Amino acid sequence: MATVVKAACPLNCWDSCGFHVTVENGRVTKVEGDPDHPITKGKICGRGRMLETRTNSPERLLYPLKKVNGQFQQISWEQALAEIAAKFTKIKEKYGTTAVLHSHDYANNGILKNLDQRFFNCYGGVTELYGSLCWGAGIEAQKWDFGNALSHEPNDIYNSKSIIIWGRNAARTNMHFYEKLLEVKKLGAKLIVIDPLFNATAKIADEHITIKPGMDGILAAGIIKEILRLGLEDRTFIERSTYGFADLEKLINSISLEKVSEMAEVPVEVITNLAYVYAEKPTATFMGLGLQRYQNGGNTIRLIDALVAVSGNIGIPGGGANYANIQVGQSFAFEELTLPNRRKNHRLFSIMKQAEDVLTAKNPEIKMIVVTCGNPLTQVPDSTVVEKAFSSVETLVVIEQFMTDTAKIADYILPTTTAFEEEDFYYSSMYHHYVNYGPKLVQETPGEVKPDLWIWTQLAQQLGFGEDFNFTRDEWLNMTLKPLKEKGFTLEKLKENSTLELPAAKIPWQDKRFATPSGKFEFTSQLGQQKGFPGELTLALPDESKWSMPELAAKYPYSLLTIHPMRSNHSQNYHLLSGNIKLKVEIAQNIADDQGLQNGDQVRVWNDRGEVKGFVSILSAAHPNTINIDEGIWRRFGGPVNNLTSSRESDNRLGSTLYDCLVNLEKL
Ligand SMILES: Nc1nc2c(c(=O)[nH]1)N[C@H]1C(S)=C(S)[C@@H](COP(=O)(O)OP(=O)(O)OC[C@H]3O[C@@H](n4cnc5c(=O)[nH]c(N)nc54)[C@H](O)[C@@H]3O)O[C@H]1N2
Ligand SMILES: Nc1nc2c(c(=O)[nH]1)N[C@H]1C(S)=C(S)[C@@H](COP(=O)(O)OP(=O)(O)OC[C@H]3O[C@@H](n4cnc5c(=O)[nH]c(N)nc54)[C@H](O)[C@@H]3O)O[C@H]1N2
Ligand code: SF4
Ligand SMILES: [Mo]
Repeated sequence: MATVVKAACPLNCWDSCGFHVTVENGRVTKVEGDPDHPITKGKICGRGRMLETRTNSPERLLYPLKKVNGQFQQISWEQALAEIAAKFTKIKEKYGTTAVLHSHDYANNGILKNLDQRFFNCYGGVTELYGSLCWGAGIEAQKWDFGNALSHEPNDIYNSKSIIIWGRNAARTNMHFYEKLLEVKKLGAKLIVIDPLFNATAKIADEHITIKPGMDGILAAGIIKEILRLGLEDRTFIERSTYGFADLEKLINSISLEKVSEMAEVPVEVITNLAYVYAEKPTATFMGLGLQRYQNGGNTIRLIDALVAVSGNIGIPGGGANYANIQVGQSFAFEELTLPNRRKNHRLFSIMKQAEDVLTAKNPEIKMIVVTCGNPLTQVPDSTVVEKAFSSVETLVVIEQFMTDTAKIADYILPTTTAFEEEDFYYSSMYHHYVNYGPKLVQETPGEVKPDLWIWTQLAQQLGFGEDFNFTRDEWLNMTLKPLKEKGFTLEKLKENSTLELPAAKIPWQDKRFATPSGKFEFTSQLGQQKGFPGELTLALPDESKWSMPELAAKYPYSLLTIHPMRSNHSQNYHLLSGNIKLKVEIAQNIADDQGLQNGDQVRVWNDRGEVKGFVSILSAAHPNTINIDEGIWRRFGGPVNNLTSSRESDNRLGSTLYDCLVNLEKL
């Protein structure tokens, strides 16, 4: 018998959709959208629908595996857990707990996935990662400017006169925002897309502005310059609610509009027009994450924030510097869940440079790496070094659903459940502020797969802190919701309604009181200064550019973007897609002309870090000298593109520089 049950998408994505999942004879057979979800309204993407395939795939890992003489052998859970627990004990005694590295990302947005941190903290504190490959530079930037990174609620877009979509590939990555763009466009709002690629969102825009990658901060400075020249700034906001404006003026006076235009490769008239668009309020700015994955990424977001501030578009309906919405995640009881005070030792590696740090770590060296919710061998930059580092440690434990590039080199693989096989609730701190409940839909899980939480609980028992994991799912979920209880937000209500709106600011900063040291919007950041940075805005450039590294730029003339794939969330779906998977090298028209390339030609793309081979697809409207290869592709399909990317950190040290990458290309 088929039943349709409300559930939630677990994927790391802007949208956090509500699902209707069909379950037949204990098996998930179809995933559709929940028409009652207030934001996602019954529509979901292919990645969501593919979760059925991910759950039922014959390629799933079903039993614990141990590598013996280079081959995986099936072992019992008893043996796997006993051997891994023994390693934890020995490492703690001999080297100290920080000889263990916990390498992870956020492949699953379930709140209980954070219990891995509780396990490692109760063990005594391991080497953990700081920063983010994804959005780190921009989050830190907005903390400097505003005190937090907050977005307007999705429906506030109906109040906007103009909408600037700045480096967000909405049609592909944030489909419900894209749906709203279609609607507001019909209602008369003006859409402008600023992006080196003519992406699907650009297709519906009134104007697509192509820009040289990494130059958006310079462009924002140019727009501010024009706003000030034309007297279009919001003087009241600047005088009453900002700090450091004189520093910003000085900076803006240090560059001419012509220079901005020449460097960003955006015509002067376009910059002047953008000044008028920003001044004719309300103008909403929606930044994506692409434009901050550069050495100058934090400063880029800060200059765009400054533009939004100077034009008076902060704290007003229809405005906003919308980048992320971390008030959502900030609503839950993380400390109670993860127990950071239980750590006795602690060491931090940068998520970007985790591989180099593994190779050079001393006192103690890394003896064991445990990977959860991540696939570092394809997703972390400079893959050659990542593979070397992760292969070099005595013990690599990977908790996975599939035989990924990372799982392949593991010493132990522990097979885990998919989202439909365990209960949790899901949220994303990127766009809207609803949390969605995800019940356990499959009662009899395949083979011997176990939830991550079961694995931590078993290991905790063997290591002598079982009581820290002695809670039921309901108790865990209630624990995370504690701060919300007095606002009437309970687990019972969440289960009953399937989705609940968190008590979050809908139009952030409406009272013009900011969470910065001065209480104002800070053009010059005191938090930045407290952390040892100058704190002033600059005209910083990408690292791999003709200005910062002229010799490198002569050798490698093209900018490589590695944006998120259409049909996969990062590396999660390539092996399950039908048809022949080929690595597509998308190139700007001028590259095709210069090198005499046609669609379908096989090419090699390389730099000093590595190479990939793939097939040409010419993008007629992309910015000159720009290449894109979608990220996430596995070694068996010609990847990973991270063979080419750099592990350098962004200016504020918390973001990646994945798109700050020069390459060359030749026909094979
Ligand atoms: N289909 C799909 N959707 C996803 C994901 C996925 O893997 N697949 N992943 C999810 C996750 S984890 C994230 S973080 C989000 C990311 O969501 P987005 O931010 O939308 O996606 P990105 O692919 O990171 O890059 C977005 C855009 O930035 C542009 N860009 C790159 N460099 C620059 C620049 O210098 N200036 C400007 N103006 N634009 C630039 C690219 O051309 C691209 O159009 O997507 C989420 N949604
Ligand atoms: N070149 C380049 N590299 C990038 C990016 C880019 O734009 N360009 N984007 C970056 C960004 S924004 C992000 S967010 C990262 C994402 O990096 P990752 O999160 O590492 O990538 P995913 O492929 O989403 O997921 C990793 C693995 O988690 C497993 N998994 C799924 N659910 C669970 C679970 O419940 N438990 C466990 N234990 N495992 C699970 C999946 O099977 C998958 O193999 O990649 C970054 N890397
Ligand atoms: S991946 Fe994103 S858009 Fe697709 S179903 Fe999940 S939450 Fe919705
Ligand atoms: Mo991400």
